[in-house]
Amino acid sequence: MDKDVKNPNDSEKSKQLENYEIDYTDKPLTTRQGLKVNDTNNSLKAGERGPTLLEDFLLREKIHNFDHERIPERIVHARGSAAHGYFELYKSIEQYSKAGIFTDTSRKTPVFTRFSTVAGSKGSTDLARDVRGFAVKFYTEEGNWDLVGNNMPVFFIQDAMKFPDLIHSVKPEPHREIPQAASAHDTFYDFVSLTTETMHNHIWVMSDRGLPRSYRMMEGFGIHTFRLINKEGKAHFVKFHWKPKLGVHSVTWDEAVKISGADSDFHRRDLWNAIDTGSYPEWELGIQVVAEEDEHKFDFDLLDATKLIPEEMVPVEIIGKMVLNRNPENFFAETEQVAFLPGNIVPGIDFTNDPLLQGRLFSYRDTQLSRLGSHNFHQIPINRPVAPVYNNQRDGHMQMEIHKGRTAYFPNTIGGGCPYLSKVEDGGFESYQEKIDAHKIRNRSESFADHFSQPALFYRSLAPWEKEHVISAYSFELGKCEIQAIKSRMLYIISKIDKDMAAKVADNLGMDIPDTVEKPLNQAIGADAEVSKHQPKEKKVYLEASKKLSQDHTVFDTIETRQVAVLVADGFSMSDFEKVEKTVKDQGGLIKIIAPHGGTVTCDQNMEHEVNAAIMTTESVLFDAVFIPGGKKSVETLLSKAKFSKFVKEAYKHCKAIAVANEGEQLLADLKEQDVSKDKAIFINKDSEAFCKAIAQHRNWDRMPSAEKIAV
Ligand code: HDD
Repeated sequence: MDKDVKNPNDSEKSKQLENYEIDYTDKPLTTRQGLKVNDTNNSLKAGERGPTLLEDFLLREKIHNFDHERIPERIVHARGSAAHGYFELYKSIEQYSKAGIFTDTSRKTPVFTRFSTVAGSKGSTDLARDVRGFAVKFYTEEGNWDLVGNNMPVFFIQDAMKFPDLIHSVKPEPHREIPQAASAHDTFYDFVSLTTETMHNHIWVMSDRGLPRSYRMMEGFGIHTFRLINKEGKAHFVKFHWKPKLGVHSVTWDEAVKISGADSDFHRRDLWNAIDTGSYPEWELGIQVVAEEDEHKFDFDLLDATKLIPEEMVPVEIIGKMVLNRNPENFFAETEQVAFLPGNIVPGIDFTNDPLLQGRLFSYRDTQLSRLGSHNFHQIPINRPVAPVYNNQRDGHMQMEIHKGRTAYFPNTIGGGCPYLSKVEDGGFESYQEKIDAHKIRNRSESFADHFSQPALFYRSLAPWEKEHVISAYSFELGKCEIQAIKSRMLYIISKIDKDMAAKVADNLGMDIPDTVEKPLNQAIGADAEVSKHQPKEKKVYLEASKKLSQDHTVFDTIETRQVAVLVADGFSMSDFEKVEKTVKDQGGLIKIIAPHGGTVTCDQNMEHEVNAAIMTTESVLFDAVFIPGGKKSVETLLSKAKFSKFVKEAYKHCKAIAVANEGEQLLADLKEQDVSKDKAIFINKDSEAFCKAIAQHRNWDRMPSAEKIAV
């Protein structure tokens, strides 16, 4: 982790934001007009028990503000959390791009990054099975560049025209506003089963990628193919990747459900705490570059956002890193008011004709008007670029600037021709001169019509434990649907991805996979009837498996910020505790003492230790590993409180590392039916190094069959 940035305020953006920050220390309470207030508890009345007077401007001002405190939440991605940081370039890629951010290695470009779920509303759980948003605003010297991506490399649909339909189908059903932050319902599966282009992104959501352990442990993707333009005006196609230093890790569905109850702010808290304690999250930025002349050499279309380029075909070149090192001062002012626009680009980066991207270029600016209420939203501190802004755009709601002079038009002589235009060589933006010679049509290219090869590639690339999770997820989601015909259609469709997988799901649903499905009426699928008529297309196998698609090949060499629950009561063995504590802390892990009560707990050496959580306020699912030191009295107390045994059983069920020392072993009594002595993540009086290695492995998935049998 990068801890060398002692003063996160060393960026231009931080300085700019500081000008807007208000420090309340030692300040008197005033009205909005600056009038000092001497009573903010009582309204002005005619007599102590009399009616309130209309004259009471203090009451009216206070209530008026309160009445308008809320703004509309984001239509999608309403639930989110963000942080400040910086981006640094390892090496110039001037051969591809002339952007300052990609050529100047001496720069530390400020960023503001917001992570989110898609479907849930602002107060919904962080642990919904969903895509996660991964939006980065780079405050570059040449203007803001927003890379508004997700934690999955593909999207549900190919054309922006379908976005409202997709979102309407996944959001709570309109007649009864159910379910919240969940795709497991009829309308969603009605839509996706009629729109097979969704199948690739959908299987990613069914996989562990839909349930990240932490925002800090997920990848990010720009998804679309963009263009990089170099100084000579030559273009290359590019896909952007964010690779987390901590690797890609997830929780299980059972944990997600329980975390949603125990701490629905789990991801938000995790991000905040990591930054607050100096464990700054880091991602490396990678690019996949494709020469323009190679555009058509793939079995899929680079403009189709439902396709990825396997890393085996085009390797990811790592070019820089992002570090998040500062929490926002104020959630509303920064995280809520930040407005990401895929249309914010800088010279050296450009769009392609991806029809999903093209639609986004309209949608994001448009939506800010409803959300932030004024087209001057770019003047809100968090949205201001660090590059200076001069133009002839004027006035409107909430104009914050005082524009001087007589002219607000171009060309002019009265204003000396200013603000003047910049030549391309002086940094003036010029769109890439792509040659277009085409008919104006409403149609989908045939090159977009393969909906099954890549979901099948994804599934083939997964480890057996990941496949099991996908099968469970499909079974749960379809099991929640009520309309048989929809489930049946889905079973048919997923059988075209993988027959065995579909058979297991069908078994769980108590249904058969149909040999064919009734073709939906053309009126149900509209202009897509032509494409759907030919679905499923013959699958292509251009690669047997792609290693990087599986979480089995991620980072397993660090326990940085992993939370180890230590279960103790008065009288616990200090010598047992000390050994594990030291090794875990030395490797960057966190020790959390869980005791029968809050306050402090006393070890067998009569020392008092601060309790991090009383057992009744916490749950096993909030931790990455468990350690139980010995100490007769301590263990007796733990055994007398059933929640401690449940804690351990649950950690076992979720395949986590468990270490016990001496009498602590008695807490494994409930697991005696399982062969814990052969379990590679259970340590009975073993050295703490091995325990830490197992924590770094994230989970012992080999345990899955026996873990299934544990009831908690
Ligand atoms: Fe979107 C928000 C990501 C397609 C319309 N989108 C939004 C956010 C993320 C994404 C991360 C939240 C940004 C934040 O934190 O404020 N969206 C994506 C990705 C897409 C995508 C990766 C496909 C590759 N989106 C997409 C389409 C449309 C939209 C096709 C409309 C045609 N998205 C919106 C929006 C939102 C938004 C309605 C809601 C709030 C906002 O923009 O600011 O305009």
